[in-house]
Amino acid sequence: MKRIFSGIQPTGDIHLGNYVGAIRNWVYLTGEYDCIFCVVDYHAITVEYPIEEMRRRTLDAALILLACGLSPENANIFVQSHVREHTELAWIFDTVTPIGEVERMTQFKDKAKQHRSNINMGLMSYPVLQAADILLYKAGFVPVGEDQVQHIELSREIARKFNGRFKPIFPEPQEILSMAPKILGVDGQSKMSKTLNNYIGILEEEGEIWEKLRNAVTDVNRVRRNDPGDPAVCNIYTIHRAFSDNNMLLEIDKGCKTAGIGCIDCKKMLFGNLKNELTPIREKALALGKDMGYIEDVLAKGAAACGAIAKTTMDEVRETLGLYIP
Ligand code: AQP
Repeated sequence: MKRIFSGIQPTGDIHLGNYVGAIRNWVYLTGEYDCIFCVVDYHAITVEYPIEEMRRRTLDAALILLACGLSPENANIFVQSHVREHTELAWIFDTVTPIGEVERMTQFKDKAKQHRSNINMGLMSYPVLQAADILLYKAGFVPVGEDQVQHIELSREIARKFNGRFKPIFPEPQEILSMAPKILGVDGQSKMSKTLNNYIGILEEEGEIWEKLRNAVTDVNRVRRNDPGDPAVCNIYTIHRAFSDNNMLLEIDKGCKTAGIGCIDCKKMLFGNLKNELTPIREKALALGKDMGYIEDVLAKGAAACGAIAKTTMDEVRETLGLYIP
């Protein structure tokens, strides 16, 4: 069975972008692929974070993956720092990665601007660790949001460089995009993101979700209710496409272009669909939260299974590098 690997950072609330850009697609793909999903805590420490919250955020991220439909039966789920080989392989990949390649990464440039007081080596070599995350398991496919495509390209480049210099042992991984690979924040401008605080969390209370949705930016050229709008430039319509059926989409498309449907009505329709999809997830998350021992067991089982694969790969890598193995 073909293998996929993907990860999520324990950096705060999981939002609609993470959900439709990645997690929901992960659940869809479990039937077709051998799946490995990881809470990537070593990525999350590349920026300042509340140390006392990291443990809880890591367990919460795993809990949400389970609440969304992943399970130990359809995937291996674990925490990155529990399998030490990730950072070991990242170091080796550092030695085949040209500095110019990591310096040109858009996410590095953006994060360097956001975190001017702490532009550290980890922030820059983040995509090298990501390549190690993927290639440690020789995963050929990586389901991610659009923002990660450049990093997957670099993973391919790193695999190629390693294979060319030493021996061809790694696949060149391909990204798998969901049907909604880029969701903008409620500001309608930047990518929906935990750190930009422009998000709608999937576990937020209905009242909070509606408040954020009600105030979310739509087509900026539609100033009055009677102005026709353009769904193609409206972030609410993009989110609709991820949550609404074709009939509703056609109704909104037509209604928006002819000013037959106002933005608030359009948002109410979306809110109804969001509630239908997110309420069972919220209920499952609440139930899972009553037994964190179960979450810890799932992560331990995932780390044991992934640790065994990682060890085999690293043995092969050390041999390939010509290291002295006693
Ligand atoms: N807005 C988005 N639209 C579509 N996909 C998205 N993803 C993130 N935001 C969007 C995808 O979610 C997966 C996990 O993301 P992550 O938390 O590991 O990293 P991120 O991209 O850095 O997410 P955030 O929310 O933007 O976190 P911060 O604010 O900490 O940087 C990835 O597959 C990602 O593509």
